[in-house]
Amino acid sequence: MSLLLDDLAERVAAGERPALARALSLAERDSASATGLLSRLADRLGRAHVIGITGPPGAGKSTLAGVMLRQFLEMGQRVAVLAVDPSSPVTGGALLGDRFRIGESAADDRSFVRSTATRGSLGGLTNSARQMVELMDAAGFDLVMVETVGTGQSEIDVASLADSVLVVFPPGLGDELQAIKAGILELADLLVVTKSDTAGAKLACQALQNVAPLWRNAPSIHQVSALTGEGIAALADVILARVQTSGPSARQASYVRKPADSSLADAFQDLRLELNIRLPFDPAAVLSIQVLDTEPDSQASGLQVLYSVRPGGDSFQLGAVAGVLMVLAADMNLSCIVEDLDLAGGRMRLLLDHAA
Ligand SMILES: Nc1nc2c(ncn2[C@@H]2O[C@H](COP(=O)(O)OP(=O)(O)O)[C@@H](O)[C@H]2O)c(=O)[nH]1
Ligand SMILES: [Mg+2]
Repeated sequence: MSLLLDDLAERVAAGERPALARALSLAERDSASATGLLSRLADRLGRAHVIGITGPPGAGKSTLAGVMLRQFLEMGQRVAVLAVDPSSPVTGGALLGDRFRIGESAADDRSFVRSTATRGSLGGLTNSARQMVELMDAAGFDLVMVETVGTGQSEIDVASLADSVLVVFPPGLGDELQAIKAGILELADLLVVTKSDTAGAKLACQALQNVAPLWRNAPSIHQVSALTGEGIAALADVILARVQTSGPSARQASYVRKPADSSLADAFQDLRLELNIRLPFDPAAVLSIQVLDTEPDSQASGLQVLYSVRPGGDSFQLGAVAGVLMVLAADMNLSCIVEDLDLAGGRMRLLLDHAA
């Protein structure tokens, strides 16, 4: 095991900014090492509330991320921002006409802004981007905002990553609104109409209000202006209320918690690292991994692990994971049994135990 990664993990966990910056760069260029780093930070993951901000180019996402960042800081939150769209910088409300700027060099160490140019093949989030968010989470920020340009795939990806998904609309979308896939809108937790200081913002809101009830989740609609500040504090309140009421983060389930038999848990960590090297895809990107708690008084031994296919993943990847895990486990003198395989449902339950 690498001492370098051990040290870096320790520094990230301590909230050291240069360490976080290095870790993010590592995730950008070497996803496998970042996986090693994240496995060392597993017990710090899932604490932050991740806010996805997505929508068409020019919608005002970067500007919104900037003013929301400032708003959240004023509300006492520690906030990190990852802009997966580096075409427009997150400036922290420069539009409001003051000198307030936030960047990595900012004096206020309750905030951290980073952009990355990595893009998935379908325009979605790369595993690197996902890991960058997870690293920001591990560094102890209360909120992590992720800005992605709406491409269809990126919304699906951000929905699987974020606890609150904001879909941002510029006014004047008009007929284009009809063309936006309802499936994508259904991923939204909040709909945000930007630039409410401009003509057409009211109309855009009305257009959304007319179609929103047709969607399964009927997300709430918010009108904001980064220029005048209208609606910004209210939007922040709504998001913080979601933080209060949301259960444990869905992401938390993808990380390994320490079960009673920690030697098995450690072995499973090693298996996961090895698995990353052996497989032609990154399992953590396509499958969520959950170590199930065993009943305190249960006689059953072993570590139960539940794999479920993430949106965009493929059931057959379950089979690949199971096959390679069994071979690797045998090498480590462990047994790995598939207890339950539901290809249609995209779920698989494994039991890992010391070999008899
Ligand atoms: N009038 C007005 N313009 C805005 C507002 N928010 C953003 N803009 C402008 O819209 C353009 C696109 O903003 P940007 O944040 O880069 O959009 P992104 O591509 O979605 O990240 C820029 O010229 C911004 O200055 C707003 O609230 N009011
Ligand atoms: Mg932008």
